[in-house]
Amino acid sequence: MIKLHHVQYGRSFRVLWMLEEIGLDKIGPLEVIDYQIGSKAMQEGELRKVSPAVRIPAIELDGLVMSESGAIIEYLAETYAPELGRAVGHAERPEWLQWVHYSETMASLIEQLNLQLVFLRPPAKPSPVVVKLNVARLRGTLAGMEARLGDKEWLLEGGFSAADIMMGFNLFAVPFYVDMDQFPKLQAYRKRMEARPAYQRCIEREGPQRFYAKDFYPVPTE
Ligand SMILES: N[C@@H](CCC(=O)N[C@@H](CS)C(=O)NCC(=O)O)C(=O)O
Repeated sequence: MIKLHHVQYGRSFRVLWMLEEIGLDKIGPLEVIDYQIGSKAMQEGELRKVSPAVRIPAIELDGLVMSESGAIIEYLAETYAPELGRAVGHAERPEWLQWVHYSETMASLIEQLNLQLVFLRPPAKPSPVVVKLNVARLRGTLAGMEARLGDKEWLLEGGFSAADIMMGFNLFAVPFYVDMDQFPKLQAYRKRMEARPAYQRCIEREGPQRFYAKDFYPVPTE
């Protein structure tokens, strides 16, 4: 039995996708506890007991409690799906670790934009300067990834891995803030993700996204 503390299309999507790639038959039945970001249930409920920062994802699995998406993904790979990880001593391990953690460099920028453009309510107003800076920094992380991905199918030469799974949440959220036409390789990469049956099972489970009210959030004017 595995319990996943989850927000629709949040970072816990990484864990959901990872579990689907591994196959739930290998881990046990999945119970998903859904939250809404900023809700009382998230702040005051069970999550507080299992996540020190009261954030998702968190998992409960065989008496083990973990939060931090990257740590969960690494643990699940080494325990259940070595082919999705790169074990100690593997030539691709340094690069694998780099991409697993790179995803959080990107995600922290997405989070800043979510705070400014989705969460703030009047009379509070987003700062155009901060939003512009964060969009530029996010674009920079995308440019770096586009260049390194090149013509490869997945981030690592050796094939699909949990590092790609970490990027699923990112590439879902980024187009709400950055025009992706300038990143054709990343667009094709996202399509390859979406074509995976395990990813599709997650989308079916999640349904239409309910977090963003618009398809695109431009930098606000003063
Ligand atoms: N580094 C953490 C970040 C977790 C995180 O910030 N999750 C967001 C949702 S995507 C959250 O729970 N936010 C709640 C809040 O900021 O109060 C991870 O990768 O798991």
